Amino acid sequence: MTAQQNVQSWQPELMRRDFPVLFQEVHGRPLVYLDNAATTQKPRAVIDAISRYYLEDNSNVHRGVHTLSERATAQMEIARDKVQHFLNAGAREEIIFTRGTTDSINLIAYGFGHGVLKEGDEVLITAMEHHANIVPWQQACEFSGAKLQVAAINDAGELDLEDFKRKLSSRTRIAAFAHISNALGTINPIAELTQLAHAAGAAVLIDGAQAVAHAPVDVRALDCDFYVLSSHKLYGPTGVGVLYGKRAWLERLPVYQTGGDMIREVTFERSTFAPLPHKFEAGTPHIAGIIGFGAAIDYVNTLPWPALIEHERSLLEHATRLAKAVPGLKIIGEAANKAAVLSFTLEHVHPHDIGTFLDFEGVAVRAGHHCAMPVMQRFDVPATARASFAAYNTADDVERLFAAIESVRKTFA
Ligand code: 7TS
Repeated sequence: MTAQQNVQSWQPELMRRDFPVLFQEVHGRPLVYLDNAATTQKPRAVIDAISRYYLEDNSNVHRGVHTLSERATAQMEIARDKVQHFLNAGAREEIIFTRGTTDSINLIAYGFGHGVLKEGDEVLITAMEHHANIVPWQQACEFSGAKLQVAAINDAGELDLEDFKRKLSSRTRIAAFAHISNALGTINPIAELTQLAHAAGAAVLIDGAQAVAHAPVDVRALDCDFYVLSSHKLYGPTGVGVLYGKRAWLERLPVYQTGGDMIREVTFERSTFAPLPHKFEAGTPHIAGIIGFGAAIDYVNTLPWPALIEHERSLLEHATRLAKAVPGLKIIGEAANKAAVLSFTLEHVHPHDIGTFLDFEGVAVRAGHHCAMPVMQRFDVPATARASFAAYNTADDVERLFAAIESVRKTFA
């Protein structure tokens, strides 16, 4: 593994070597991958861990007494320990493997809808949430008769703290908000929001999908009740995610999916359920994915956070400076505390055309509503083009992006 670097000088070129997919041409140009908020690329160590599992250990978990099954089970449970340490959770039973952030939030919202929320209760989210942190709560409110409250955002795309406070009350059962917004890049003051919500007697769910690859997370220091994430945004495989929940909450919430693996005993009259974490892990899990995710955490643990954060900050600064010099370019999301995400529109060019034309130049960005339609409505745009950076991106990538934007502008002039 080459990513081990010293803290003073982050060299993205060294990290890039671990990511074979980055070394290819797209439309005859060297690929510049700037769609990391959608999914990050995978280092060879992750790809190798997955293929090693299939080549040597493939077996189902938690059931076989044979050697392969024992090996598969051990590796999966080691991955759980890695996640526990990565998030600094208090116990491995508080780490539930899911299919991803969306699945994790659905599990919690279903539990609240069916076991916690009552008529007159409220759920507080923010106006910058991804659909995954909106729709499950709408469903929970519809089922339970609770009301969904939405804290506003300002023109910079920052949370309106006063509105958040106003909408918190003794009726709020849970406040659910993004650590980092995928559409705007806004970094929320999650520790402060957690304290405010707790002071009002509400539980706290933090959607960490966009955060875990860009900042260290300590769920015990935060004291949040739930923290959710997706492996694939943290250099790991798709189809795997995590729900961290405080044990008392996970004990209290009703079961979500039921069937194999999550039971203690089944008769036709009634069934009893397995203890945590298996209570919430029905059916055969994505074993290879979980093992690959464990390898991704090992990989990330070799990265020096301070240098990485500083590097991503400098990429954002560089990109923002160049963006401000482009006539007709409007940045959507200018929070003072912002992750390396540049959402923008260009006069006279639909964001989808920007995306397509950048692709012709070998530059991969996402164009669309980013599963955050209310954010698009708030800024009165149909969609944006979004460049999102990871630690392996370089200043050269930023310059390639803006050279390509310049050629889009000329084409549409
Ligand atoms: N929450 C946030 C803040 C996200 O950015 C995403 C995915 C999700 C939840 C859902 O994660 P999933 O892994 O369950 O799909 N965001 C994006 C994006 O910005 N572009 O593609 C996926």
